[in-house]
Amino acid sequence: MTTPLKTLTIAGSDTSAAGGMQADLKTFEEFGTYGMVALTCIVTMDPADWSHHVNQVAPQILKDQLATVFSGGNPDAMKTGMLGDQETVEIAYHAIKDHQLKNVVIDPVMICKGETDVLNPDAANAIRDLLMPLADVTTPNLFEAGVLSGMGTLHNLDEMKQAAKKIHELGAKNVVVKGGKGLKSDEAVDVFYDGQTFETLSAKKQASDRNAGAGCTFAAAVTGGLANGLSVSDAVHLAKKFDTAAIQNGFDLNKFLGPVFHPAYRMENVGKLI
Ligand code: PXL
Repeated sequence: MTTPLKTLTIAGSDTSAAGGMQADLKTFEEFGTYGMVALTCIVTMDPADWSHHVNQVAPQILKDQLATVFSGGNPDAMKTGMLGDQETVEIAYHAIKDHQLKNVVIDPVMICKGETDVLNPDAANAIRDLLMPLADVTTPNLFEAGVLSGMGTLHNLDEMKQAAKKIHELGAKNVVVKGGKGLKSDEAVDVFYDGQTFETLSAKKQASDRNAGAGCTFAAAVTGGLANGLSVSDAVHLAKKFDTAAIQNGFDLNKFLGPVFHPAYRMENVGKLI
């Protein structure tokens, strides 16, 4: 029997199952890996107005989960998602550093789609100061890139590139600023910076807004690609295709939420299994 590649996410539960560790595990599976999770928080949505409630997992329970996960050795690649507060960021930092994890993808989640409530500023600072130096790849969206770079609102491709450079200076080896639908253009454009050159990745914008979970899914797909031995550049390009297919097949879960459909790339490429 062969041992499969292993992937790990340190992330929250998005109970709608569009993003969060649900997106991560579904995506890890698509990349043929044994996906594992250490849960940081549980986010529930009020069916009346879809407002989010973040329930933090007690620090000791997160530490216990990590001990369980590492009892099987290190994962081949890992990512972080929503951490929630400063103490949780510190626990993730120690897990990565103490175990000398490789193929580390930091998705600096600071806000949920549709929510205007920003972040915990202490957690955001800890992500910048502790996690950026450990990142092989970081995948901020426009908002998060504005916070991490200190540039505030980003308006165009040039500002996205400047932000990517500043985030690289914080220590992240590779930076993907996900412009997504945020810029005024027909294309969903992301900027990839490896410390030397900039590349833009674009896909046609979808007419609908059924793209919840797209950010988590992108970072998880990069993680899955790295676990499989792809270069960062190849992993990022494949992740963009994987995520675009998931977005194109987004659907209405209810009147508030349109999640991406995580298996879409496989189903388009190898046909339906049944
Ligand atoms: O999509 C961002 C996100 C990440 N992680 C968790 C979430 C959300 C958005 O709802 O709940 C746990």
